[in-house]
Amino acid sequence: MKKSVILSILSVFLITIFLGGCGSKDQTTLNVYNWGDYIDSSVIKQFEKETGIKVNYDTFATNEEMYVKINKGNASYDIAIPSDYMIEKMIKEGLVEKIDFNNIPNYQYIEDRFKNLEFDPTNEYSVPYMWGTLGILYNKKMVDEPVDSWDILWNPKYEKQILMLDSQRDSLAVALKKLNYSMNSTNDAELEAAKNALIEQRPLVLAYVGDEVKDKMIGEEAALAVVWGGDAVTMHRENPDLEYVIPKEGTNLFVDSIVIPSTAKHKAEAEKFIDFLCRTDIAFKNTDYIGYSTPHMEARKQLDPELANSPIAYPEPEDLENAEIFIDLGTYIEQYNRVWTEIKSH
Ligand code: N2P
Repeated sequence: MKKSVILSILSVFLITIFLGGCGSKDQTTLNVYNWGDYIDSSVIKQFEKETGIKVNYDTFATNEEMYVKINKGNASYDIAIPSDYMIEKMIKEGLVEKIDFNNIPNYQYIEDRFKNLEFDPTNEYSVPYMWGTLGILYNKKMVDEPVDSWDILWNPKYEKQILMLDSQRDSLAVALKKLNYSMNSTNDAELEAAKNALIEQRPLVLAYVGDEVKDKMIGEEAALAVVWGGDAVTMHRENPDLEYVIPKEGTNLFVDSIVIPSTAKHKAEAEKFIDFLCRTDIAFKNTDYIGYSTPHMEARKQLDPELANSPIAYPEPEDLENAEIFIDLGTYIEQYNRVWTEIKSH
């Protein structure tokens, strides 16, 4: 082989190693852990493009699943987006880092009513992402009576036409509220009654589901489902026969917020990501796509008035009169875990 050919092969080889080496050295990867169906993926691409930081994005279906993975500590996420009560537990257990709010100037756009809530009273650990309620979605072609109470989920007329949420706090909340108890009850007799109600309901339930509830309800596979309000917005958009109701006994008000797990390896980049999500154009784009309720006042103003004024996504204060936010139940959660296992094994 000619010397010049050998030299050019060698230089291509060296340039490749050099460039490859530079790329991997400079590029930080941010590990993000969020609920399924809970972000507009173009938002992630835009963050990567604007900052050069790569995002590795994983999803979970329940707070409990997220907790187990983060608590084991072998997955070092830089960002997680759990709900209120789970954040409270993670703060108590030292599983989340304090956020430096000097690096989150766009935090100013978050409505005050979502700041300093009970789960993070001094607001040092979390930034509100989305909020919403728990309610009943029903197909008005398949349900001909008024839907205003959790009781309808126990009506034998709807045998195998009811979908429940595969989430222990949510499903037990439905039963506790039906019985007019607090969804944060730590009373053995109340919890036992809620367990028995869910066991009694089992023959009527078609399935306990997660995000697949959307396809099933849009496709009219069931008449009634327990859902989160933001998903009801999406389902109503796809099938206008689907209506959402917050039952009169009361509901759960949730606030899903962004935290930095204490195992995070890229705190500066995580704060950059949080601030990016709170930027008005990004919060608007994301909320418009997901359909959940935004705590970002400027983003809300930019929404299509149909969504910004939707009673599903933005219920009137009187609809929330009996609403409760879940709180961390401390060690009493073991009782919830036990009854949940009993219910699911029936
Ligand atoms: C989105 C799940 C939202 C979580 N699929 C409600 N807390």
